[in-house]
Amino acid sequence: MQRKIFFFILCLATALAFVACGEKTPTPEAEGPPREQAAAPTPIDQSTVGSITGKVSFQGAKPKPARIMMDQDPVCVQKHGGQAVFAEDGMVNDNGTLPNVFVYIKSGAEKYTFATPSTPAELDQDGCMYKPHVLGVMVGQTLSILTKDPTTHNIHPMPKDNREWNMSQAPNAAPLEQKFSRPEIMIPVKCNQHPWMKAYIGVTKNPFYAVTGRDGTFTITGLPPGDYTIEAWTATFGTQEQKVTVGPKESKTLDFTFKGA
Ligand SMILES: [Cu+2]
Repeated sequence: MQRKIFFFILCLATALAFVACGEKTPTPEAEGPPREQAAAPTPIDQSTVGSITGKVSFQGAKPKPARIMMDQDPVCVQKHGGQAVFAEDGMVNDNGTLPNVFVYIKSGAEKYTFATPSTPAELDQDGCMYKPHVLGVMVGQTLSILTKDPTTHNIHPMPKDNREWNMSQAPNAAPLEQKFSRPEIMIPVKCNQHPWMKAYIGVTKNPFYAVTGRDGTFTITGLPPGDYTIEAWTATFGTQEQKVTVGPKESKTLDFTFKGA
């Protein structure tokens, strides 16, 4: 009889262990070695380069800012000291322009090869929000992910052309370092712990990109003379593109206007 009971307990323990082990836990999945651009950077005559600067405006009824409720993690609420927090998607600046627009060279720069920047791009987590909300990184460039929050985050980019991964980052943990091996516009990033956390990463093969800020302007510098297609990407209002010819040492102005409902 005793033997039977022992056997029963053993079975139960084994079953429980199996269930526990079978549970899916987020595992850090390192990105494979980046496909570094093998070719040497194309020499560009810096005395002839030009620039594009412009403003991204918004026309129509301003969408009502969406309030974020962080109640499921009191640590996040505390960090904002009771202040209301609003989603950055769909936000319009006070001066009627759009922030967080990713403006980049969609075509025209393919004939050049660019060095991978040795300085990492940074994505911070502060107050359970990604900062910046929209950022660019070059193929093979290190993206350093930092946290200032006393709570655990789980960073989860959801690419179409790159490898998907998700990694947990505990309070005071060292920065996580990742690279993307293929160009992709844009990679949405979520946090598996805090469903309101969102960021977007643009991965490019050239350094000609910019993100609009609180004044809605952007500047792209160092452009070799040539014909380009420029795209302005927004998370909420779609994308727009324009063709532009940049002459030697020319400073071009290029404005975009997105319309609301
Ligand atoms: Cu989080």
